[in-house]
This record gives sequence, structure tokens and C-alpha cells, in this order.
Amino acid sequence: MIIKEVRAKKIKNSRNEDTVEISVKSSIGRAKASAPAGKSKGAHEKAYFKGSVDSIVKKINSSDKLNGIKIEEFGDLKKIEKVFDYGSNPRVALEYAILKNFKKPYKKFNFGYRHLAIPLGNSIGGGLHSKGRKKPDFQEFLIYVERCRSFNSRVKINKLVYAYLKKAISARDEKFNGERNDEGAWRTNLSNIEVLDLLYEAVKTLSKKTGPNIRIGIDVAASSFYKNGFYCYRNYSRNNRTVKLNKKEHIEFLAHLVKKYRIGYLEDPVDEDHFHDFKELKSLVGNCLIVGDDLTVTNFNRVKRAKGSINAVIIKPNQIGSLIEVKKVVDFCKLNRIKTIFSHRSGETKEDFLADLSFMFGGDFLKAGIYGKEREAKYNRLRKIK
Ligand code: 2PG
Ligand code: MG
Repeated sequence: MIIKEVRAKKIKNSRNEDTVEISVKSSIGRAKASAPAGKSKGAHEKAYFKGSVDSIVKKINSSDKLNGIKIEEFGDLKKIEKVFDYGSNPRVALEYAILKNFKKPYKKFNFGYRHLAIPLGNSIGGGLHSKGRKKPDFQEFLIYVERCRSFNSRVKINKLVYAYLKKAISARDEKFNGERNDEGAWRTNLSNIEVLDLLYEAVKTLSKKTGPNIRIGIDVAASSFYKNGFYCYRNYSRNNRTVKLNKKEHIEFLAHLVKKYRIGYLEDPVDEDHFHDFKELKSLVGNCLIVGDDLTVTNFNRVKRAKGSINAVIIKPNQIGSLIEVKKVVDFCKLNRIKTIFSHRSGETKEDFLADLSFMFGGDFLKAGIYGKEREAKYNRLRKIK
């Protein structure tokens, strides 16, 4: 295909922040795509926008530098690198829109994969994604279904747990009024331990009913409460709200939680620059996935450095702003048996291309929430792919 015209428009994401939508007209069709934004951003992420969204939209609309570029293979995306430098968000939106010009991009640009990723959903939220002072310190209490062949059943079971939790939280948190956070997860005043107790009970009860095993994951997003050598909890447990743990105590606490609640997934369990502490925790928790997000920021050099410290990695294209870089990271992970989790951002749009990417690159998980149009769009797309 040959690019004929590129246009940009300012739109809002689910958090009402400005972002861009890019449309690409080509010799074979036309398609548009948009980019999300994070709130608990890794310190090493690339800048989303180089300048204001308005000024970038203006610049893109008055330029014809991309016109005439020929894209036939995935590697051709390299051609836009030098002529389109407005930050990672316009760039990924452009790359998505280019690939979406092709009829079945997930097939045309597939790297040999046929499986659907496991949906990983955020059920209860705290940390930077939830408003108010009293909330769990851990950012996301996630759920996923183990050993289940059907993608649809997995999505359904995640929703079932989510609905069940609404009642379970109401029974224990008298201030809970059905409020959701940035990602559509339940927002509660309960402490980390109270949430885990409640979640553990819920997945045990529902696993018996549904058959397949439901597992708990946590995105600790530890950098958000790490200060001057200590992990400063503000809602640790019901009777012991403010607790300050040093690195060793924090790692031991997490290892204890993994055992007690059969946790299968721990994302950013320690601060984003502490590669060695990731490694130490990994050596203590056996099969549990130790996942890099803020640690690795979809950056090849950081992922390479993290080899040995983690066994799974979050893939967020707008952390790095290039699908060629995403491929480099994924290739490295496949070679080194590191699982990949294609992930949404807390401020999302209805863009569903993340699902195509998870299929093209053989992602192990698709982390896209449970509730809300922006989140469901990704799962609906993956259903269509199959
Ligand atoms: C995360 C994400 C998505 P944000 O930390 O994994 O859940 O949050 O997009 O705010 O970085
Ligand atoms: Mg994270």
C-alpha cells in the first residue's frame, strides 16, 4: 500500500484527557486509530507528546511528508521513523492506522501464532488509579482463569467474579456505594489484606461453581509508595493501617502473600529501578509470575537487563512509541521464556488494535480490565479474530 494522506484530530480518553486520533488514507483503503495514556507512568517511559496536542495536530495536518511512503511488510514501519517525531502517542496511533489499512492485519503481519491471549482483568483498585485517601495501596487486584480452553468462558468468569465482588465488598465496607475507579475496577476503603481475604474467598467459592481455576494477581505498582528506602503503606491491614517496611521486609511480606492467597501474578512488586530486588523475590516465589512494567517500560535495553529478575513482561506500545521496538522486545522474551502481557492504559480510548497485536505477537495475556466500553472493545475484537 502507498500512503496518500495522514490526518490528526484531538479526542478525549476515558479520563477526559486530550489524546490524538490519526487517520491514514492509502492506495488500498482508509483507517483510523488512537492512543491511550497512563497515570502510574514508569519514570523511564518515552514522552507521549512532544508539545501540546493542539500544536501536534496542527503540524501533522499541514504536513505531507508521509505521502508516497510504501508499506508492504512489517519492517517498512521503519520508514516513518525519521519523518514523524511528535512523541510516542501520535506515533503508535499512526502505526496502528497504517496496519489497519490492511484487511486482516492480525493475519498479514502474524509472526506464526494462532492462540488467543488469556484475559487478565482488574477487579478491585487502589493506588494512583483510585480517588480519595483511604484505599488499598496496591494498585490493581487482578483475576484470570487458569486451564480453560475457551476465551469466551474466561471473559465470562472474570465478569462473574467482578459482579460477585460488588456484593462481597458491600458486606464489609459500609462506605462502599458501587463506585468504580479509573479502570472500571471497584473502588473501596478496605485495606490490602481485607481485599485479599475477600478476593480469596470469592475465587474459591466461584472456582468450585465454574470448574476452571480462578487465580489472583496483583499490580503492586510499588514505585508509587516507595520513599527514601521504605515502602510506606497507608492501608496495610484493618488494625494496622500505616506501616513502613524496609526492602527486605517488603519482599518477605509479598512472598508470604503469594503463598497464603495462591497469587499467580505479581506486577511491579518493588521499585522500578531495583532489578536485584525483583530477582530476590522471584527466587522466593516459585511459579508465580514476576512481571516488569515500570521496570521494563517496553524498552529492549531494560528488558535485557531484567532477564533473570523477571519471568513476564508488560507490553504497552506507547511506553516506547514504536512497533518495531515492541517486536524486538517480544522476540527477546520468546527466546528467553519470558511471558508477554499486552496491556491497556488506565486512560483508554475505544481503540481495539491491542487485541490484534496480542494475536500477531503471540501474547500470553491480554490485560484490558473487566468493565467499560474502552476495555470490552479489546476483548470483542479478539473474539472476532478467532
Ligand atoms: C499499569 C497500568 C494499566 P497506567 O500500571 O499497569 O493498568 O496503569 O496506565 O496508569 O500506567
Ligand atoms: Mg502496571
